[in-house]
Formats: sequence, structure tokens, C-alpha cells
Amino acid sequence: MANRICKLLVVAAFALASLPVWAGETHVVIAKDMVFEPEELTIQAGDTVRWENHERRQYHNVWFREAGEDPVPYFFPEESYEKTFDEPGVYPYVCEPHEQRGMKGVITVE
Ligand SMILES: [Cu+2]
Repeated sequence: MANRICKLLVVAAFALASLPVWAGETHVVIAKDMVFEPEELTIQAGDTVRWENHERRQYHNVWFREAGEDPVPYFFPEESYEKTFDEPGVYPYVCEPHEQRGMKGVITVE
């Protein structure tokens, strides 16, 4: 009996191991010269977006205000911020300190 359960476990383990490893892609948005590049980005559910600060001195953040989230902490030159999007939808965001200067973007999740 124990032997049979052991065999089943081995079969189950092989079945799991043979599943394709599903991991979302990571997309990069660069914050430089007070703009996000690209400003509009379309990704698949489960993908991650990494905002990288390529400024010399200026900090930025991202704020998904319309989604009811809090602004994330500022990220400084050579720092970044990552967010994974699991639900399809349209996610506009702004850079909180530079919104008045038009620093904004939108992530569309398919
Ligand atoms: Cu900014």
C-alpha cells in the first residue's frame, strides 16, 4: 500500500515537473528627462513592469491613483521600482512630484 502511494507521488511529481514553467515577462520603462519611456505600454497578465530611473540627479515615483493605490516611495538615479500586473485592465499612473509637468504613463494589461 505504501509502495503504491509512493509510486503515485513519483508520478505526480513528474507530471508537475513537466509542466511548462510559467513566468511573466519583465518590461522596462525608463524615467529620464521628466518623461516615462515608453509612455504607453501593453503587457500580458502576469507580466512585471520595472521603472528604472536613468536621471543624473532627479528622483521619481509612480502613483496609480485611479486604482486607489498609494504613491510608491521615490526612486533615485540607478534605482528602480517593480510592479506585477495580474489582472487585465488599463492602469494609468503619474509621477507624483512631476504630474504638473506632464510626467505620466499608462500600462494596458491584456
Ligand atoms: Cu517624476
